[in-house]
Parts: sequence; C-alpha cells; structure tokens
Amino acid sequence: MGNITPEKIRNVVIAGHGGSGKTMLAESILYTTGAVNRLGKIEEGSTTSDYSKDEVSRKISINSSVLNTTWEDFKLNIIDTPGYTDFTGSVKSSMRIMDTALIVVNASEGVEVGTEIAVNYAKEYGIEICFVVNKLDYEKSDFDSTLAQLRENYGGHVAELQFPVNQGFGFDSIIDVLKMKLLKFNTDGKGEYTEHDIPDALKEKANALHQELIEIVAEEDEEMMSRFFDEGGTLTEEELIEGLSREIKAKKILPVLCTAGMAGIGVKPLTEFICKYCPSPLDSAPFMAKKTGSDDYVEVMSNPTGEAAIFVFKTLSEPHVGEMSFFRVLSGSVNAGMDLTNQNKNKAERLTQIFQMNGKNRKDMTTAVTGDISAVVKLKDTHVNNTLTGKGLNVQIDPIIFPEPLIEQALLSKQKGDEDKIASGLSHLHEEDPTFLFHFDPELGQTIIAGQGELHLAIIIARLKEKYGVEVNIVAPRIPFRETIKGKVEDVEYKHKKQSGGHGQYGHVHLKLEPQKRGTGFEFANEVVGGAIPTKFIPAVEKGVIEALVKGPVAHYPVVDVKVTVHFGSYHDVDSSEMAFKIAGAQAFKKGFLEAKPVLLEPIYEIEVTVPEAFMGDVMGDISSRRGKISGMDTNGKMQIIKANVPLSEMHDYATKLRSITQGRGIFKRRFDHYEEVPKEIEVKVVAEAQKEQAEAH
Ligand SMILES: Nc1nc2c(ncn2[C@@H]2O[C@H](COP(=O)(O)OP(=O)(O)OP(=O)(O)O)[C@@H](O)[C@H]2O)c(=O)[nH]1
Ligand SMILES: [Mg+2]
Repeated sequence: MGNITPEKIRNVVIAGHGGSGKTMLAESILYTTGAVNRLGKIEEGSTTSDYSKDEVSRKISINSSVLNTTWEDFKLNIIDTPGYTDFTGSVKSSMRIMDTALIVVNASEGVEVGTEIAVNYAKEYGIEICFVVNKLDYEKSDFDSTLAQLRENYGGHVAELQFPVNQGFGFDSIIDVLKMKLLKFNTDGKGEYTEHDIPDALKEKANALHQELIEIVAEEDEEMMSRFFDEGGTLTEEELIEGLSREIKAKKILPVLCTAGMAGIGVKPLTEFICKYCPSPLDSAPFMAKKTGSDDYVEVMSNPTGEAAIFVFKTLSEPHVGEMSFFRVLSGSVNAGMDLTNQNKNKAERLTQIFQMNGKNRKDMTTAVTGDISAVVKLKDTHVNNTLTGKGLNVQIDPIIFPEPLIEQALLSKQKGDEDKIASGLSHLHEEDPTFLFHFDPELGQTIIAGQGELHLAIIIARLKEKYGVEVNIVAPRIPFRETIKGKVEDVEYKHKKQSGGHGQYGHVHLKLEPQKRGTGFEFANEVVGGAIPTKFIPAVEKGVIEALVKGPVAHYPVVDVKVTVHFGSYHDVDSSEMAFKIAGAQAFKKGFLEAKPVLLEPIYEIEVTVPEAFMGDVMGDISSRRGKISGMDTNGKMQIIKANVPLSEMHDYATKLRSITQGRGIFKRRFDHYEEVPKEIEVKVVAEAQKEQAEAH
C-alpha cells in the first residue's frame, strides 16, 4: 500500500458488553481484509488482540489492543477494548482518540450495562456511534427485540441499515437496505458473500426502510430534496452515500448493522460501511488544548500540513522491548528520528522508531500522518495524557479523566526486603493502567492499592508476580476511624511532679474540653489569668495536647473536633520546664477525654448506584444491610439512580456484590462524604481489636 492520506484513515474503537464478541469481530475484520492469514480463536487463545498471558488464560479481554488493516485504499485503525466493567478505563481512553465507536451488542442479550457504558463514553467525547448486532448465528438471537431496545434507549434515529434473514443456527443471509440486496455468506469464516435480489416476502420491509433513509437524507438538504422529487422519490447511490455519510457524521443517524463475527458473516460489508460512511480524522472535532504555561484554551485542528502534535493515550511495558507509548497524530505528521517536545514535562524526546501495531506484532513505519495511530518505544519521560509537539506549537491536550477507584485493598509483602521492588512494580503498573492507584498510608501503616474491582486488582497482583517477581498477600484495608467527644468537661487537672535527685520536674495544668462541630478539627485556647502558668509555657501545653491527638485515648485513632482550653495551673521557679508542661498537657487531655463521653467516628461514603428498575429492591435491601441510608433517588432513561450514605467499613466487597446482585448491570461511584459516630456494638469490637494490637505490639 502506498502513502496513506488522512482522508483515507478510519479510526474505530470496538466497545460493548463483556463477551459480546468484540475480539472475534476484530479478528474477523483482520482476517477478511488479509491483515492476518489465520483466523484466531478465543478458545485457543490465538487472537491477535487477546495475546497477553492473563487474557489467554481467562478468555476475556483485559487490555485495549491496537490493530490495523487496509481495505481498498483505506487504512483502518482498530482498538479492541475489554467489556468487563473492571477495565472501562481503557474503553474511555480509546474513545478519546478514535473517531467512530462500533458498539457491539449481543443479539441474544440486547442492551446490557456494557452497551450503556460504551454509549455514554462515546457521547461524552462526541464520537460517532455505530451499533453492530453480533452473534446472530446463536440460536437464541433476537434481532427485533435488540433493535427495539436500542430504539427505546437511544431514540428514533437508530437506523436499521441491515436486518438478518435467517438468524440463529445456520445464519448466513442479511438484507442490506442501502444496497437493496440480499447478501449470502459462505460460512467458512472467510467472509466471502454473493449478492442476490431481495426475496418477495422481504421486499416490502426492505423498501420501506430504504425509503425512510432516503427521506431522512433528502429532508436535510434542499437541493437534494428537489432532485428527490424530480427523480420520482429516489436518489442515486452516490447521493445516498454522500447524504447518509453527512447525517451519520452529524450524529443524526445511529446506524445498526448485522454480524456473526466468528463466522465472518456481515464483516466485509461492515468494513466497507466504515470506510464509505464513517468519519475520517479530518471530520473529527478539534481537540481542546491548554496553551503550555497559561490557562488559555485553543483548538488543535486535524491539520495535515500543520505543526506536528501527538497525544499519548496508552503505554505498555513489554519484556525485551521496553516501554511502548501509543499515540494519535493530532496534526501534522511525524517521522522516525524526529525530535519533539513533551509539553507536559517540558522535555525533549526523540521518536527513534515508530511502529504500526497489530496486537503484539509491530511493523516499522517511516511516517505517521494526521489521524494515524502509531507507537514508539523508549521515550524517556512520557506518560499517558502527554502531548508532544514540534517547534512553535506549545499546547497540552485536555487529559483523559479516568474513572475513580471503586475498591481498595491492602497489600502485604510475603518476603521481607521486597518493599522497593514492590513499589517500583506498582508504579510501572500504574503508568500502564491509570485506573490502578496505590499509596502508602502512614496512618494505617499499610500500602493501599485501589482499582475498579476485585478482578482488576487480582490481575495487578498477578502481573506484579509475573513481571516484577514479587509475591504479595491481600488483606482488607484498616478503616481510618477517628475519636472525638460528645460531652463537655469544665475542669480536668494534671500535675506532673518529679523529685528525683538534682533537677526536679514540675508542670501543673487545668483544662476544659468541649466538643466541636463535625469537621472543624482541633482548637486550642488560653484563658490563664494572673500568670498562674507563665506565658512562655503555654505553647508547651498546646504541644502536649497536639501530640496526644495523634493516638487517641480510646483506640489509638486520631482525635478530631475538640476544643481544649487551658485555664489554670501552677509552676515552680526552678523545676518547671517546657517538657514538664508538655507532659502535663498531654496527660490532662487524655484524662479529660475519657471523662467527656468519648466516641469513635467512622468515614461515611456517598455512593451513587445506577441499576435497571428490576434490581432496585435487591440493591436497596443490600444497602440497608450495610448500615447505609438512602439519601435520594432519580432516573436516567431506563435506569434508576440511588444515592446513599454508607460506612466505609461496610463497603469493602461492594463492587463485587453489586455486580452479582444485578447480573453485572449495576454500576456505582463513591466518594468520601463525612465522619459519623460508630454504633456502640461496633465500637466495642474496634476498641477490643485496638487493645489486642497494642498488647501484641508490646
Ligand atoms: N456463536 C458465536 N459465538 C461467538 C461469536 N463471536 C464470539 N463468540 C464467542 O463468544 C465468546 C466471547 O467472544 P469474545 O470475542 O472474546 O467477546 P468479547 O466481546 O471480546 O469479550 P470481552 O473482551 O471479554 O468483553 C467466545 O467464546 C467466542 O468464541 C459469534 O459471532 N458467534
Ligand atoms: Mg474481547
């Protein structure tokens, strides 16, 4: 193939619910267009896209994979994304830089939560949506019901461009209402087909759909409308392509096509459709960018002759290869050997070699033009969300905002001394997968890892072992409880007095302790009059109290929302010292705290759960069993939204539980909201636990 031009590039991201057949569809596109000479299978672990060890063993996609092929003089860049909701981060990042989302819908399941997530991301980034009703060779396929669900969820502009003739076992024929032909496929997987006249029984339906399309197209264009009437209510094929393509790009039509990816049925016409009707990079909306070093925003247009700008959307560290950075050329073109500036890091980077990727296979490229997707190895300091540009274009593309973590676990190293290796492994894994986060929490004394679900974290742990050779155990993270008081103590006294040989120690304070409004923190006041405690020792009293706040008197958790006032005391001319007053302050505080109705506080999270109506009852029941309180309800299309406040200590397995009670259809977001008093029976347990730990530590 000769030089690629941007108008001949098509960038499609394949997304949709888990197991809807995305990877097989991608494989079939590669096979039927000749990019691979053997059709890989999920069951054999031989697809181009699902090549990593964990994907092969689990038979699901975990990473997004960048693929490419050609059809006639078009270049197709494809990103196959995982459907399992733990991995939606890579769906989002892929949507950010592709122009069309092929949203694969399983014909026997209809619209599922993965469909909804994919549609939402595509809408968020304003890219074109094309639905592919897949697995039509499966005996339980129900095209009409799937189509009805698509219409119900995504509106009247869902356009049936194809419908199956004989879905289910033996499926091999599709009516194409653009071509007005019956397409009959060989079922050997090669995707070959022959065109036939539409049988009489289906003519009426096909005609009606064809006519509908013509009308939609003509309606939007006056000139076309008059030609349409002149020509007796029809349009030429070119007019239809031009008009339909315009409507699709304007997102007035959401096309629906039919496939059985594994058997290659419908795959060639789908490829042709993408090339003929879907947007090229030149049609894509400009990328918003911030000027480096200022808060001004500019638009980066897909300008093939402009200054070079690339955006890194994915990185991957491969054994024997090093770190690969995947990018889209936003403007201009880049060549192997080119020097660019990483605008986010203000560092020079050289694109020593650039590649076009098919799963793990790479092929050298000399030039990548505007809109193309490419990869480069061994950049020095470039990560996801970085913009690299040529001279004179100082911009940073708006970053991809990755989903917030939904689950946290604490990690314990199995082998002492592995800590450095673990930290470096975790940081590499975070680079590759920005939805995976980790930090050491000094308060809890634990390394906390956070992600989208149990499977997500299990895969991170497996990679830590495989790639970085370290083994770890996973435990529930400790809960960052807090201690405070409910009562007021007007006066508590402590006298620190020691007379052991030489210099004595003397510090004597009277404190008042009062509860503060939740969230106010700690306040200290001095009401000592007449020099009962010399002014110079007051800061020492405060310091003593502050030091005592770190490990609360009840269960060693930090103390919050207390006001302490020192109002009286006494001193000794020789024996009083800062140290003595510090000790007196701390001891008086501890004593007073225990007298002031101390309570334990726990973090409360606000969760927002989105579920289909049918699961409402179960989801609400589960929330109350977690001591949760419903705070609001709303609807979004067919989905119900439940807002609730739930204690963090009850949330540990929530991602997994929600998935199981909603058959994978429920999703949720969470964020810390406030601290609240712990019920007595739980406080008793937490205190006992803390005392046990302290006893063990001594
Ligand atoms: N009957 C039938 N089965 C298919 C078809 N396509 C895929 N499958 C099977 O469905 C299962 C899932 O296929 P995948 O291609 O891995 O689906 P996916 O959407 O990529 O799955 P995730 O990436 O894990 O979300 C595998 O067992 C495939 O062999 C198809 O067209 N027809
Ligand atoms: Mg897959």
